[in-house]
Amino acid sequence: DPFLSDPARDPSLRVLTAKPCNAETPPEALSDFLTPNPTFYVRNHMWVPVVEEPDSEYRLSIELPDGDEKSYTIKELKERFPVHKITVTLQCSGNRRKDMTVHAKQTNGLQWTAGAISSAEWEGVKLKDVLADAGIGAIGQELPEDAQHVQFMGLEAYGASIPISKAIDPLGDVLLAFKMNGEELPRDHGYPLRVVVPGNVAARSVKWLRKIVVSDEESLSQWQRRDYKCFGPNVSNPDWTKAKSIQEMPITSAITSVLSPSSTEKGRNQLTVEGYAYSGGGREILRVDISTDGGKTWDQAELLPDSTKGSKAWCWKRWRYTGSCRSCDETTLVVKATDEAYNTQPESYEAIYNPRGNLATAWHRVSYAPGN
Ligand code: MTE
Ligand code: MO
Repeated sequence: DPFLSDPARDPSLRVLTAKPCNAETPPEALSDFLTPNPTFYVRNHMWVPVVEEPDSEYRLSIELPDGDEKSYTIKELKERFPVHKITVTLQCSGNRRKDMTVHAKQTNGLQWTAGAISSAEWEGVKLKDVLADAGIGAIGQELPEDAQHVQFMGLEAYGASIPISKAIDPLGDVLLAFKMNGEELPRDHGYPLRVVVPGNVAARSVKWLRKIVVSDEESLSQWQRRDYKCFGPNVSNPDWTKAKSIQEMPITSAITSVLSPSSTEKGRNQLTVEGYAYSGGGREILRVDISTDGGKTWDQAELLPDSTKGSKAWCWKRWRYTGSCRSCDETTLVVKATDEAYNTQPESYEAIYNPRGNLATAWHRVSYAPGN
């Protein structure tokens, strides 16, 4: 049983499957700007690899389009390249999939609620610096025509890729990370080395990284060529070659807590609602709209300040709304967000339905009754 050597896990994680471990961040932990490592959501397709080599022996290899291969130990990465700290939100493409099942129809995949998302300060070296050293994408140097994609391979056979444009973008901040929130990378999150691709679907942030291939092709893995794609709401049996793989994330938001201060007459209609809003591609959240009457009337939530690190807005914004509802007896709270490109969320899940339940970003609705 390869799962026997999986690490111990925080009991407050909401476990969807134990082997492999797939577990959501509990709502209490979603209110922190940076998610504590023990409650950062876990999405493992297989077991957690056991790595015993020290930093001076664990090697990352990089294969170039001309077949040339370079390699670096983690110790060399740390010594030879500038180390950066960047705050990044990772979100699974299946975050809120359960809402799509409930409000549209059945989807295949882990039935995540709003906790397949977390944020951390990642520390590592920039992929662009390492690639430039290996011979690809240095500033002023022409890219070989067959350098189109950068493929990442994990120790347990998981793999994915990103376009070369993201990999070598000076403001793209793609990291080869060895620390998370100031601590050594936990085993569940990729020890000893993982890629962190800010602004993209978390499926591209390959854990337990052992090999990078610069190629004219995307990763051949099913996680690149199949699962993480979307189709029209009418398509039930997709031709997987016909859609692009998900890279930058669309905008989304969610309510993570609702507090009603008291049940006295005066406080009866008062409530405080909190949550997060996030958009991919480094697009900043401009505004969060909230409705306490199912979407008939709207007001704006307050965006909470925080200290982010990185070239773009790679992190979620947390928000808070304190207000009253006309009749709180039984109502539906709704949230939707807008990013700096004025992208906003679709109203219904039906309109974005796909059988895999990817990118379930419709207005987040939570039913509410005071005293509950
Ligand atoms: N990398 C490897 N090697 N194996 C995996 O199963 N899962 C991917 C990605 N990288 C995965 C991986 C998916 S789908 C997600 S959502 C994120 O890792 C989850 O990262 P986390 O477990 O650190 O939250
Ligand atoms: Mo994922």
